[in-house]
Amino acid sequence: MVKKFILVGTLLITPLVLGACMAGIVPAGPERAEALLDSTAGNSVSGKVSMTQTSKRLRVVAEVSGLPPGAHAIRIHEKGDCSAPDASSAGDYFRPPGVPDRSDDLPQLVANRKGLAKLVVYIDRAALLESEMNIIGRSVVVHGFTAEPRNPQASGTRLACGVIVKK
Ligand SMILES: [Cu+2]
Repeated sequence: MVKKFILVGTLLITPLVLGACMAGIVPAGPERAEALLDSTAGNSVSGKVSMTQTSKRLRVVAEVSGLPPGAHAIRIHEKGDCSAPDASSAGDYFRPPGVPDRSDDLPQLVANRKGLAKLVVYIDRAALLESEMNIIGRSVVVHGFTAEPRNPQASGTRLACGVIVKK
């Protein structure tokens, strides 16, 4: 009688214990990050940039609205600070060490007549992993013009900015 009681108790508890163990073991899956783009002063550009780390490259999906139709530069900037009204607080472009020229790390965003743009691209100059390429805590900036001058000091118009946060 006592033995039967213990057996029933064990059967009830086992699924709970197993469930808890499995929750701890389940692999985290691919590293993901996201930047929610907020407009700078004087415009209404907004959007989302989602990033997923694959084994060698970073998949970047950008969906932006409220843009002037046409092509716009979209860049990773070194500081994760979009607090300035013109997003100048995001600082300069992010250039990983050993990358002498910042040549386009992201292709241009091309907005349609409704001001919508979507970009899906794989890049290898940025990562969500612990490395010199890590961009978590940096920012994504969308610009008002098609291509930025190579002068690193050039700021240019910044339409939207979002801090890259881990998901
Ligand atoms: Cu930029």
